[in-house]
Amino acid sequence: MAIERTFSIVKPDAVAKNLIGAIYGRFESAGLKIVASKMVHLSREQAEGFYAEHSERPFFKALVDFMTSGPVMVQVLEGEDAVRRNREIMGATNPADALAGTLRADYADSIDENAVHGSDAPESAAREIAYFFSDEEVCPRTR
Ligand code: IDP
Repeated sequence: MAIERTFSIVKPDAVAKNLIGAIYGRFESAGLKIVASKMVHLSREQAEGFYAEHSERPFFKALVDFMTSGPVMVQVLEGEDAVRRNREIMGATNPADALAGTLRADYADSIDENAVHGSDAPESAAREIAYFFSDEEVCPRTR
């Protein structure tokens, strides 16, 4: 299995609950390496652009309101099968459906405020990484 990169967000609810370290710990315990990371407070334009595929959905305005309600951590995770493994660590979109021990089961309150984002495919990962990071900001881990 090839080394892959995926894009992840610790959403405003989880940042507000002081869970950045706990969530980063889950990534690292699972063998995913953090190869880029920064805190940002998204503008409406940034959030709308990031979630453009959902722009016609009824929850779009609430999603943008939430994602701009406070700072987030954005990060690139690297490892074998990183996209799928990160989705496993996150759990289902609705925390009520998320398996025990996943981030959303443990830390999310609702489908609207569900603690984390993770790319759903290698193609979206590449697009999402480029949305937030330049090539120079991603640091391959060779040691
Ligand atoms: P994902 O984050 O698990 O990939 P997506 O279907 O891509 O889920 O939806 C993006 C985000 O939009 C979700 O994480 C959630 O915050 C929000 N969302 C998705 N579906 C609903 C819904 O039915 N009601 C409210 N918010 C939703």
